[in-house]
Amino acid sequence: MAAQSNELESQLDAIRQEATHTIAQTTTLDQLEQLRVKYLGKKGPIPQVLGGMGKLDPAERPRIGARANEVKEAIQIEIDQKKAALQTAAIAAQLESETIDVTMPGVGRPQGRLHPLNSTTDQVLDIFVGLGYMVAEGPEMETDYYNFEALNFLPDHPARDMQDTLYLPDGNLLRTHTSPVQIRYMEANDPPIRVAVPGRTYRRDTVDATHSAVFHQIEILAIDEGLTFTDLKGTIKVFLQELFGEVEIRFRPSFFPFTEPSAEVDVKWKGRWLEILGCGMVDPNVLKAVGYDPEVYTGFAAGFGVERLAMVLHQIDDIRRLYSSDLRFLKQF
Ligand code: 2NM
Repeated sequence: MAAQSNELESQLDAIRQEATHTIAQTTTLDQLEQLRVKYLGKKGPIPQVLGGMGKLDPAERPRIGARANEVKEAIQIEIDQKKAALQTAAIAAQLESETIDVTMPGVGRPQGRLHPLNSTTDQVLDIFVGLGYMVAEGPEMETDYYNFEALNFLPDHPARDMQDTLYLPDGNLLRTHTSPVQIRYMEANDPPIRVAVPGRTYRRDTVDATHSAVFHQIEILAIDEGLTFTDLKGTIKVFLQELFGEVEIRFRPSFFPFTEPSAEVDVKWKGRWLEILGCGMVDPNVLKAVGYDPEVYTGFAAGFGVERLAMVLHQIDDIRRLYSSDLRFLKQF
């Protein structure tokens, strides 16, 4: 009898030893749960051992029963401890993998910006809109009538020459200035007129540091009863002061087919006189061409190159930089 109870005891010890060993080697919570079911479940080895107690001397039974409970409790404690250790390790691993290194360099989002030609155009248009002007645009392909004839160019004016103007095979041409848009605008609207026209223009020029075959103009036009050269001078002065700040300006007599009298305006910028724009009183022939009575209405107009303005404002030395799409250049603006 005593031998049998010793045998059950050593079976229980063997179970405990095996459990201790396998629990120690477990690396996951799933595995650990499987071990719990295996060693402590109803179909585990301990109930099986206890099943053999029926053959024992009843006096021995409590001792074996107590021993079985000790083994169960010991295994349960080992499982609990292992479980806590695995959970702690899991949290530590998660913290490790999710750590944010705030010293890492950020990933920059490239930011777009306006091209200097567009920002200059915006600046100019903002000033004229502030003075009550509308903004209008029109076609880049034009007829001889709108580009030249309605603007009082004589039939043999040199600007009409194939040397200066880009003609298309169908007899149309690429506008050499934005003035044809103003002719169209006057045809479509009655005075009073206040309009500013930005746009791309074309000339048959050889490209160099200051010339481009494609360039940009802004022209302004005011038509009303009683407008005089004084109104033109005042408007130009306000415009240039808004754009450049307090600057000296001077008017020099000039000539354009579409204005009489005409003038060119210089700005004293960084110690030098720079030619900035042309202007004048709209020629009565232009007013007649659009059906306005020159005895009732007078007007003034002015025009300038956006490239030149941008170059002066931003100290750009070569017009070609404005078309090269070189980000090292463009990022400076
Ligand atoms: C300039 C200079 C002077 C001008 C004239 C007209 C129009 F259509 F009203 F006749 N538009 N723009 C003008 C006048 C343009 O550019 C240097």
